[in-house]
Amino acid sequence: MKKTILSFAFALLTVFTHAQQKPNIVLIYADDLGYGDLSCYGATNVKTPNIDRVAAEGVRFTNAHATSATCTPSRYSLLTGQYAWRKTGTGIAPGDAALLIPTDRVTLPGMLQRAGYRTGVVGKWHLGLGPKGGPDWNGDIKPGPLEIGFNYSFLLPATGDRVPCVYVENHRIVGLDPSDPVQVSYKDPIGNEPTGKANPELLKMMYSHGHDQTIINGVSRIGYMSGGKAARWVDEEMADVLTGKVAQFMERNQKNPFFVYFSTHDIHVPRMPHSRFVGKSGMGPRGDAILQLDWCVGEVMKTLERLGLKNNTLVIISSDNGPVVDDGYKDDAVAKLNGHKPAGPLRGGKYSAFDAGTRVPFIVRWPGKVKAGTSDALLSQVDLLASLAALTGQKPGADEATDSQNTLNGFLGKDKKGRDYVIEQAINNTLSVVKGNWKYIEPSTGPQIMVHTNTESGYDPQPQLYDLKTDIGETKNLAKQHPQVVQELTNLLKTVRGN
Ligand code: NG6
Ligand code: CA
Repeated sequence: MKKTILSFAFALLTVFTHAQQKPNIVLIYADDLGYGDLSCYGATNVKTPNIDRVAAEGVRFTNAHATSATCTPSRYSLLTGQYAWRKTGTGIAPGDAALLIPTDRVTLPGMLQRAGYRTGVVGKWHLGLGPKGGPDWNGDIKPGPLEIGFNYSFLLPATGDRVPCVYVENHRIVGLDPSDPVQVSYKDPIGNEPTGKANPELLKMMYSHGHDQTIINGVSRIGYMSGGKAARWVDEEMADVLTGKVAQFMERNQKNPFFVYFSTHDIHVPRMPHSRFVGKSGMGPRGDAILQLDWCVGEVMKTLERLGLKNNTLVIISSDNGPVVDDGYKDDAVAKLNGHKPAGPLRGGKYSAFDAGTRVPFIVRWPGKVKAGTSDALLSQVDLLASLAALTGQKPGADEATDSQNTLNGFLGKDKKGRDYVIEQAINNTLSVVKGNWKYIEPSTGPQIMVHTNTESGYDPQPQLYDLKTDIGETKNLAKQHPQVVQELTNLLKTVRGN
């Protein structure tokens, strides 16, 4: 009897401590996933049941933004709470770039570490590694994630299409044979391995623009690499490898609150999904990579369920920038769209100043805390730092993460308005502002169509103003009709820029 009472009391205590525990945070950050690429955002040619389920159980946002229309600056802003355009050298990083994030500054993972979280990053990094001049690939690769607030990292150093094509776990390349050192060059060829340009007959998938340098796993990449043969990744296994590392991290840290930044490779190029997804979408490798991404999300949810953590975990799913169809490989993506609209109703795409560059899928699930539904709140990923700080009872210092605002209630679906305004950055650094119904794109020069990717840039030497409420596709420039709005938003941009 006594024993029963005791174990009952113990069970109560466990329930109580669990209820008190800070939520785990899982951020699944897809690559180049467009506003229209998921079935819960209106896609019909491709089905994403796992992501749709997370969305149905949580809040699906319609007006949430990455800060930038490309990867490196969006990720920089996400992790530092500062707009990347404030710091030069934060454009798309080559694979041998030095670590871009200063090690003496508050970061999203560092802030969560302070709150008692165990923090991990798995997947695409693309924020540089090592000191000025780049890392020592054959030694300790640092500084990197571990020096800016992560307890664990398992990375693709840059992107899937950039060398070196090896995984880096904490400070070391995984499976490196010291007698076969890795060498990397973004200038001159290194070693004598075949390149896409010289040996196209060796390719599994032909490049369409760029991507004609060293061939790894039958795919030519950006940059030259030699050595590290035993350590090279197999693209087709990447989603399984990364998802497995995420599961292990959550398992190891199940007793702690944890934060995991699962930075998927999908759906970036080269799109080389596992054979079980090949041909399954009917849309070619781009659609198959969406199915693979959806599978990854399903696996994460299964792991949370198995560990009994599904309720006390805040799951966020989003993307680093908008969609692109032909991003440098002949992977049939254009031919097999069959009417699929990667950007949904939005104009432009990855790289551009139009809304499809940064308005991305954004889903938040936290049972019991977040009421299921949709929200039109205006949100920016730069605010996750201050908002998750608020969630975990912290406040960044006055000169820390200065662009990050606490919009926690927006992210939790309680405040339907969100931010006052959002800033968007195109690849050529053109800035835009969304405020209320208005979208203002500052004047800039450059081609209206980016020829290789066939993306509408949104560049125009004249100011542009669109009413997103009546014209979400940014087709009618109303700048001439509303000079006072143009002036107001020009001034706002000036103030935010600080010049
Ligand atoms: C571009 C690449 C593109 C992609 C992009 C970065 C060429 C011709 N194009 O320069 O394929 O890698 O950089 O994408 O090399 S991002 O999502 O990481 O920003
Ligand atoms: Ca990207």
